[in-house]
Amino acid sequence: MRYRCWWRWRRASIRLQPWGGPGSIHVRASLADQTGPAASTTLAIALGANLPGPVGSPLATLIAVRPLLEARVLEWHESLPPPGEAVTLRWSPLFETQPVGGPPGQPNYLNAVVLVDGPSPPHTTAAEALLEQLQGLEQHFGRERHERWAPRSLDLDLLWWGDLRCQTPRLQLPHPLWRERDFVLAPLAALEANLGAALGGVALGQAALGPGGTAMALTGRAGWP
Ligand code: A4P
Ligand code: MG
Repeated sequence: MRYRCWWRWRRASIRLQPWGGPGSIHVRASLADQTGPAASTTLAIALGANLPGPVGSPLATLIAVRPLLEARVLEWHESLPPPGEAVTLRWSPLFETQPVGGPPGQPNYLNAVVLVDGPSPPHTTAAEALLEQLQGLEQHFGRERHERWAPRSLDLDLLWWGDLRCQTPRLQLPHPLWRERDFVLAPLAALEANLGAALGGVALGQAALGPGGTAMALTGRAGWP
């Protein structure tokens, strides 16, 4: 089987095939499109939790995973050749969100996003290595895999890495559904005021945060500055 995997440096918008859909939608591949070449390798990770895990509540899990995730990202970055600039991480606030999909009656989720600015040029093998690190953390915090979109103690998804596009049995980039999810868009919009512009003018971030949105920012949570 041949896998499709490619990335682009130029700051052009691209056409993506929606997940399993027949048509195409016009989106920009990453926040790099709005922030300039210096940010073109920005990588985004989404965090979600709606079940207790070994360290306690979803809130306890997210607070506990945060420094571990930072350490794993930094270690992963240091292992990438050639040695590059230091990376910086930008964390969104926490959001309480209504469950999307999956079985009825699930508890609400806590969601957040972290942007990693400045890693090396996007590369599929390195992206899969990072996914392995994320899945190791999911295991550490009691993740059990049942049906798709089932409640979980911790979910860590790679949303995108620059303009890398890839489709292997283990990894799809950009994550095919990220643009459709308030629980991703609201934290992103809190980090990037111009998210709507980055998405080609679609005011999804505004919608996610507006009165009809399903995501509510949780400010002032101890352990989540
Ligand atoms: N995989 C492929 N590409 C990726 C990627 N970019 N990032 C593979 C992470 N994993 C990727 O993932 C199944 C397989 O996808 C993995 O083995 C990996 O190799 P999973 O995490 O076990 O399954 P999942 O999370 O149930 O599926 P998926 O498609 O990632 O769903 P989502 O989009 O994560 O949705 N509602 C609220 N309010 N908040 C949430 O956080 N999350 C979900 C899960 C549903 N509803 C939610 C939330
Ligand atoms: Mg997932």
